[in-house]
Amino acid sequence: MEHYYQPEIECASREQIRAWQDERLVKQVKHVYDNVPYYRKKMEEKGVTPEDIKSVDDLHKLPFLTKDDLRDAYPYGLVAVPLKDCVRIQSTSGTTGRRVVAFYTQHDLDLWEECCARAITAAGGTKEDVVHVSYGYGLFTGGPGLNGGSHKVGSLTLPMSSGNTDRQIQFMVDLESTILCCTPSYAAFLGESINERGLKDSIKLKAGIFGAEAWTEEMRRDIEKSLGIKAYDIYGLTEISGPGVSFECSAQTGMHINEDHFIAEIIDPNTGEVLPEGSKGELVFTSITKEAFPLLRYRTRDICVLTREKCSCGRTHVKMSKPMGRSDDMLIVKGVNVFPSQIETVLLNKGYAANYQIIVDRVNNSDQIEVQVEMTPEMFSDSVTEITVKEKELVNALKAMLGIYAKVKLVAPKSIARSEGKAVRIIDNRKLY
Ligand code: DLL
Repeated sequence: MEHYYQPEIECASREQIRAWQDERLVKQVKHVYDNVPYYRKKMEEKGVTPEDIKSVDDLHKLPFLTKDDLRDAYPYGLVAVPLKDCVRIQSTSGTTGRRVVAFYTQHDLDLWEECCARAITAAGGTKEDVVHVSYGYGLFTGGPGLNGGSHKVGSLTLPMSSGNTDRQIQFMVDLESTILCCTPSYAAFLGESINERGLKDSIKLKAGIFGAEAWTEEMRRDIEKSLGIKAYDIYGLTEISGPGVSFECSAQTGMHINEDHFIAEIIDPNTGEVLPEGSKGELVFTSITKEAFPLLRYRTRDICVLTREKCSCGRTHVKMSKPMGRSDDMLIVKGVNVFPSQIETVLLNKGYAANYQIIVDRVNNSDQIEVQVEMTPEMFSDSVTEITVKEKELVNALKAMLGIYAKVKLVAPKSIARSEGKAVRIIDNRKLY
């Protein structure tokens, strides 16, 4: 039975992993310093030169990179190789207002797909499997990443993309898909739809690889039951490559970070200080093998804990907990990244004031977002028709900005409670963390 398990790497000794990281970090810092004027300037401002970075112990001397840096340097400012050597661009989800584009050489695609192949293998995937990829394809990294990983494993790959649930189920039954890759909310929806149609006994699924958004242990149990599978978490972000930065193994107690490619740190999100192992804080990644878009000390804004406790699967790479929240105000709704500032931009452009509230719920495992917006006294009206027209206009403008449907409810002037401190913009009832 062929697979993609790489025990010489995934179960390497701590000393070996550390030696790889030391050597690759030194090389990577020099590569970035020599080829990315934007980051060189940041290093100079901090008074650091590549010669100061001799091992992972010196990592803390380097400046952080944030999403703001990525926006400042948009589109090409952080690319570290000639553009003619890049073969792919991907972008974060739902980011009309906050574009993040990432670049890949062929080598970068290979290592990304290798990470996804390890994730599929850890979920039990082999050459014998039919891998059903229902993550979106296109700029979003979910589809392309798992697709490439499945090819590397040698599995029969079904590039379904998302949506068209009837066709998904039909193919799942006819082609006997064994591993499903999609967001956990879509997995839950597919589970429900399969059971409604009485088709549970007709599907051959054994495992699922679900990520791109937060999901709870309860949701894992629901999905496992409704689809009759084992459900594995997978984590990643476009900036660092995409899915597969870390993945769950048979232990299902955290996700192994591919430490031969990425160095992980946990910092205090307020002070930037590196926290000792086991502390809860913001996850920071340094990519040590990427050529085109090698980010050093990139602040993910995801809050989690790292652990090096021995894992029953035998893998030695550090494990991260499920993200426990974010240190910024980004929401992930239906797998799409949503910033309140994007919503605010739409409202202000349409002549509203910045008095609004975003209410997020999860109904039947599906995210729903409602934006309550105060009318200004000038536009206030008792006419239901007039209000409906205005609401529709905002729904369309928000869809254009966010890429997803958000319900809009116009409310009377001064009806949204004012806060004495920071405005309470978000009411997230999903209790995901
Ligand atoms: O969501 C990449 C991905 C695709 C991961 C498919 C897993 C599966 P972005 O659109 O750039 O990339 O969003 C990245 O999503 O910083 C986290 O906040 C969140 N996220 C990703 N995976 C998980 C997860 C893809 N397993 C942002 N649990 C990250 C919780 C997750 N949050």
